[in-house]
Amino acid sequence: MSGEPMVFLGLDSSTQGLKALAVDTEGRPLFEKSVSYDRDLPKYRTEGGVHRHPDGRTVTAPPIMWAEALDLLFERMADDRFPFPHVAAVSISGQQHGSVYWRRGAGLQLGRLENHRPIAPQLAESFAVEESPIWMDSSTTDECREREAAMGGAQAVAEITGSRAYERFTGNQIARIAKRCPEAYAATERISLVSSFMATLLAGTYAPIDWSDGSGMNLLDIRTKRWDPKSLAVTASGLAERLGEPVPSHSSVGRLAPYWRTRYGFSGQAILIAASGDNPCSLAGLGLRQPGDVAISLGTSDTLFAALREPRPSGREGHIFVNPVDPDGYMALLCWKNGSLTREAIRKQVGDPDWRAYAIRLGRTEPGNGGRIGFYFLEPEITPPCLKGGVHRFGSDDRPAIFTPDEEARAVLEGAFLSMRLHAEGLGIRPVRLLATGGASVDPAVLRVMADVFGVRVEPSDVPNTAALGAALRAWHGWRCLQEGRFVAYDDVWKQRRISSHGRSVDPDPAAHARYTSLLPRYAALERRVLEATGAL
Ligand code: XUL
Repeated sequence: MSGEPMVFLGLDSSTQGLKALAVDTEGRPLFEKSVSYDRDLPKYRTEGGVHRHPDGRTVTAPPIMWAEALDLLFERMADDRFPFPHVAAVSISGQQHGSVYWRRGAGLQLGRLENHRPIAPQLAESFAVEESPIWMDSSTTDECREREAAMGGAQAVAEITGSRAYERFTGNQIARIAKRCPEAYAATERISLVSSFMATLLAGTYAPIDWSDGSGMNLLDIRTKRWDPKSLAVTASGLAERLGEPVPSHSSVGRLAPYWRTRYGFSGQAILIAASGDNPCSLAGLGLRQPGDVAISLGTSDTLFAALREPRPSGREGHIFVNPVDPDGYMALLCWKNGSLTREAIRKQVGDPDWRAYAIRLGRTEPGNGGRIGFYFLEPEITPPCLKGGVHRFGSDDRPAIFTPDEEARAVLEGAFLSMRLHAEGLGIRPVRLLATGGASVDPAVLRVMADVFGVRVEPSDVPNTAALGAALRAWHGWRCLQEGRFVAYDDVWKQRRISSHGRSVDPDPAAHARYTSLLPRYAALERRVLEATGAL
């Protein structure tokens, strides 16, 4: 490959489909292609890439479909003359938490894939569980309670694994399968996450789980980076050998199997960097490199990602994962369900036809809204956990109040960012740099409130497909580490990029920031009151 232009390939195995994004050695996206499970593989009859079961809580997807999608994606890339021989390294982003149960003998089968026929039929007998539980599954409440009881409570589970027991976290899913389908569990020789499953297909041998995606299982000790023996023991017997040893996310985990080299022309030199979760890959794709780098994604739900030095896990909310580009660091993830849809509902309710009208309305009230504070749980909220939906408005005297449309418009926005600041601080996150992404991040009025609440400059980031991009950049990062025989700071890779994707940044107004800072203790006390009143506390 020497002298040829090098390409780093990222694959994103998301809930709805599989995407490829390749970058060059200046970090420029060169090529993108995708496959949609619903549209392109209709025989699996998925909706949004998943099967929802009649109990309303079980959500699964067939791993054989994910395997078939990989051949289909590469075929489409070949049709578009994607330069497979120039790929120096590949990595993968996978929807987090989902698990694949390989049947005894599957490891052997992976090692003898025949390249003249597609992969999926060759793996038809390789799964002990044909439908993989995925992150949308919420059927494991009993297993979560059992885990917390056995480990000494939610905070104790969080202290070790970075999160309290969550229904979608893989350890609880494994516990349910081992309990409800003991024959299937007994027949399982290896368990992969969605990310390490895709890497396994590419390697033609079992690929390890990485530390970062492994942190979404309630099984990994996020400090020692080893499976926690007690967490394994409360899950199922014989689990350690089914999981394999977890590895740092920048590790090289081998080369591509002959199957992929022969069918598509990958070079024998191309290396595979450990696959990771989609949120960890997004952290890499957004370029959050230093502790204090924070990104807020304003989408259907709002998420906040942050790079952290010291983990401070909470037994109530949020997740701490090992950082995917810094094995000594951590990342935090917080999620709010009442995001863009809630803001849009309020915009319509106050009678504004669009966001421009809404921005004008915001100009009619002052930052801090005269001390008025609102909680807009139109949907049951995740952060703070509050199952009972509803809107709660308080005046500056802390009494329930009625808001004018102008006050309402400001309260929903300020409430969102005050909540983010409060709960982020609870996990030890204080932004030094703040990136805004997602649909609503293009709106200067929104960025203004964000900058003023947090008191730091907000940079809008218009990078789409952050998970796929992050996988490609991680491939590059892992490749550099391997070339140099040492850990290379991700910052070195990031700085080599020749692209600037940031729009106009917004600086905070010190007076407005001071006002929000003095509102924060009241916001916290009122939030407590709402949670108590709704039975959430
Ligand atoms: C994160 C989570 C989701 C999935 C989506 O904890 O469950 O963001 O990773 O693919």
